[in-house]
Amino acid sequence: MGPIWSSYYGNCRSLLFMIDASNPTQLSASCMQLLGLLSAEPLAEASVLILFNKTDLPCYMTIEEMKSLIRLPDIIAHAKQNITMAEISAWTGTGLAGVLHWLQDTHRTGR
Ligand SMILES: Nc1nc2c(ncn2[C@@H]2O[C@H](COP(=O)(O)OP(=O)(O)O)[C@@H](O)[C@H]2O)c(=O)[nH]1
Ligand SMILES: [Mg+2]
Repeated sequence: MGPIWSSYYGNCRSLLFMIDASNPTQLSASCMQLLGLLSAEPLAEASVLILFNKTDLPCYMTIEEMKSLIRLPDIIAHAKQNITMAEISAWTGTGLAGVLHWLQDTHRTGR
């Protein structure tokens, strides 16, 4: 789907970027896509929520290790956008209330 994402950049105020935390082999591709999104001019004002999904599944790497591997703290520090991270499971529902709160807060403040 990546190639058509830019069709949706206009009027995009919040961006939820989901990473599959159960499959670290996809991490480098995810990282490149994230960098592309963060550097896209129409998304410069968007609020960004990076979700690590599928935290209910076993994985040979911790989320902290994955963040470190793609240097996510550096990416966040250098991005124009306001970026938040969350760990969720769409399967069990863990963390989803936090996602809804983030959406409410993001839109309430008019960001
Ligand atoms: N265990 C688990 N499965 C999930 C979760 N979120 C989505 N899935 C399952 O993952 C499958 C979709 O694959 P996914 O890798 O998310 O999508 P794709 O990479 O876009 O093809 C579906 O069977 C979903 O039910 C989750 O949090 N935990
Ligand atoms: Mg997948």
